[in-house]
Amino acid sequence: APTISRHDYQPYPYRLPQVELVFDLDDVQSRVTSKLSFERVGAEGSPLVLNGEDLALESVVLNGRKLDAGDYQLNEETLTVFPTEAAITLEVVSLCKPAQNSTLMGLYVSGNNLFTQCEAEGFRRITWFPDRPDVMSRYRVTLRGDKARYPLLLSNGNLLESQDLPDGRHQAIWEDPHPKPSYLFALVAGDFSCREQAIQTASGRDALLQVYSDRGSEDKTEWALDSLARAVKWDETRFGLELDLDRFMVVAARDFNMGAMENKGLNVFNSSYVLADPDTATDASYHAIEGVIGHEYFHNWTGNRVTCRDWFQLSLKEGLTVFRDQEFSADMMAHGLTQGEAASARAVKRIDDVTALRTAQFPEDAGPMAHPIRPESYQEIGNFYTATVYEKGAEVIRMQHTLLGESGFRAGMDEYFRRHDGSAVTCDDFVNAMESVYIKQNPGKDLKVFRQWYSQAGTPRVKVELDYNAAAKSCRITLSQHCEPVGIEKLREPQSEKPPLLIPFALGLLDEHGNGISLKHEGKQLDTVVLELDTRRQTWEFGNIPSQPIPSLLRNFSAPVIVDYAYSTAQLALLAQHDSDPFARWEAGQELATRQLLKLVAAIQAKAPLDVDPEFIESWRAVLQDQQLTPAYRSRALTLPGEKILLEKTLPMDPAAVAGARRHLRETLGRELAPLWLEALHSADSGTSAPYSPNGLQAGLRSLKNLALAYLAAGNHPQATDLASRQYYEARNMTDRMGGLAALVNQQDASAGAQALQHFYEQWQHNPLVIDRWFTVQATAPSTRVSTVRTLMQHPAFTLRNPNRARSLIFQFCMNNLQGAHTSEGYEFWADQVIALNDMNPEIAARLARAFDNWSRYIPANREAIRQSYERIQQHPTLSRNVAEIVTKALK
Ligand code: B3K
Ligand code: ZN
Repeated sequence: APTISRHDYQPYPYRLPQVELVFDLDDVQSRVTSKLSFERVGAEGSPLVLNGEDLALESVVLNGRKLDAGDYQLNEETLTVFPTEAAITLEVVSLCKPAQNSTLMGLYVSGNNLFTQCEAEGFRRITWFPDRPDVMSRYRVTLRGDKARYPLLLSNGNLLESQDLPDGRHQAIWEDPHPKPSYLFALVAGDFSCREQAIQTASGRDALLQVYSDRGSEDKTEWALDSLARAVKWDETRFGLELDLDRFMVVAARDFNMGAMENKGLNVFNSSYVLADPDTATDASYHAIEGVIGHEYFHNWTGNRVTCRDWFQLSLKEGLTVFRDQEFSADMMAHGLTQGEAASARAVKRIDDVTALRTAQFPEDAGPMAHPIRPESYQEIGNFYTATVYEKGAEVIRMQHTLLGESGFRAGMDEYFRRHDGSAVTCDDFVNAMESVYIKQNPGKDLKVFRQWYSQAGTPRVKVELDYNAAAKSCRITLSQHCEPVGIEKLREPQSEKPPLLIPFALGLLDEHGNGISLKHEGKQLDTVVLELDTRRQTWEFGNIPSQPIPSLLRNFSAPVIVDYAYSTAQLALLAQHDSDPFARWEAGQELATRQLLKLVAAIQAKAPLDVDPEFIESWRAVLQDQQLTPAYRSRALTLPGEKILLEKTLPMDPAAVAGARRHLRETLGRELAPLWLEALHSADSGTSAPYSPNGLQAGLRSLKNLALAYLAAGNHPQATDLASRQYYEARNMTDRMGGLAALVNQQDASAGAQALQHFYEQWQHNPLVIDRWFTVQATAPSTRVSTVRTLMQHPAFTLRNPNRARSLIFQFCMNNLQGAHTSEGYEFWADQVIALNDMNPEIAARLARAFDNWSRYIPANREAIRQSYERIQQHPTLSRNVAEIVTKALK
């Protein structure tokens, strides 16, 4: 497949102000009639090239003249006509086959309903079109279909009229007043129930919010609708951005490739991010729904009103919108709390986001798919909806927020919309708007060095040196940065050092009792200073430091970097108990645990006895007993770093040793602190007797309770099975029930786990989202092997065609079961599934293909087995462009 490069961008030679589409909908074959009014802006004689995929062409009419096959060029990917006039109308009639479309891109069937998914390049599977984000048009859409089968016909914008037609058919005409690129087009046809809420926007306009879902699921859409109403309000208050439509619709689909899609006024969602009630959804699902509802709604401004010029700019909308949804969730979590509690709630959100970044993005940034948040090239854009573009992209926005401050950032956003509302722009345009504010705040400075974050891949390392001068009572802090070559950079010769980045580095100093030391920086006395490191090595000096200080580094994770500093264990323990920055405090505990775990990994590899330092157990005990900390925060502080985060810190990577080390430490902590875990379990249990709410306090208590139960099970506590059984069978919400089930499945007494699984299936077999949980808990159980997964694939409830189901079993096993998947049998199984998915749904297959793309850093035995599996995939005769790109890069 050809490689597309960012530098090759060419504007489209035509404008397309108006689009009219008529759909004759049918699941076997739908007919699309499109009438496009073009205006040439490029050179005279420019051919008009339209994209199309998997379409049958019925007719082409150019300026009223029907074209013969000789008048246009048609190939697998494009339809080209050769107009001579500057103003053109082109009418194209084409056919597509929704029921046969297993890719879930374009127009497809889910259940009995029809849905579309167009981002990034799915619109070309619906009709021939300039399918690129910088062509923005007004759409008028007529939908026709069988009224009994498709009682609801939805598209973007406002409903102009609907009427019955002969033969039991009906039609609806929609008009979207806002110009948009084709990737934001959507239609939905089918039978749904609807929950709605009338709202008034800040300026007093009336609007209707609607959530559509399968009939029978209307009792599960309250939280989604409520989250949507809160998102609308939040964007008004925090960013001054109002809803610009009379109605805003969200529709839940059972079959969906990703989380959700921000189509203008008609968001389509994976049902897993819509449906929730206490009996079927966990606290984590409630929070994910709130976050994704917010995310898609916020795209209405950051993505839709201002969109991307080309797909290399994807992070323009995604990084920014992830940052906005993270802030929304943090504000919702902190709402109504005291200042101290609010700070802790925000820290919990930050911890969860950073954990996600380190679990998914850090490995990506160190592997063969490493790319800057604004990639330089791609073969298949569908492969670049990555943790880097999204999560690291959000960190890059967050750093601008840190550099400008809340009001400066808001001023930059206002300026961005003032300059670019209604257009398709680049990441540079965004930074320019922010820089216009930064320059005013910091005369003589600019964001030139900062922009490097958009061009550079890899996670930078910042080395910290602290030099205390007791006589002068001064302290020098030296920061130096370095970023290793990653991905394709490693193949280039010669390797020169990458240019430095501007890294906002938040720092505090503690005295030997753990009290904060006030620091004088740029004329202010502060507890936390933000150092702007923008060269390879810089030194700052602070005066009035009474004694040798302990540094608290990268507070609140002020930049997506790895910090190197030679802490002593005692210093880390002090930070873990006293740091006033809750993020850095958590981090100190994680570093202690990491050191302990890496020692155990080494012991396992050396076949030496596995010893756990008593001081480490004491540090965990201290957190467990600290009633000043909120339950949610305590549950994070008591969770050991995940296996994937640990693997990144070992070379060569030894999955079995890492899993073994973590298991051993969990077992030890479970056993040594058993009375305290029991106490935590009981007190958290009595704290959650109120009617269910996903709020931070209740969710925190449940999270601590489930963690305590998991530790007791890991430590083989004699009461663990009974406690888990009781919690499972008596649960009044899904969070407790899953906590009980997971503890039963993961403990030693196999029969109690098997019984509960049986019971669970019988209870929930009619709810697909709950059955996904049933598959996942088995896929991730440490005792699960390939044979178990193959058996589960034979279960009548399993299908590879539904992405949620495939993810719940196959992806969960391959990606989140270190012990089961990292065997030669596991790698073979994985390759089989990549190949099976490749022919069905390339986008999903490519995601799975990435599971072991960092294979070259594994220990030799694993390395060889994975490479062979990649080679087998590569030899598959009908490899999709999506999977081919991943496999080629993995094998380079
Ligand atoms: N913009 C969509 C993602 C589309 C992915 C297409 N392969 C969802 C989101 O980020 O909000
Ligand atoms: Zn998004």
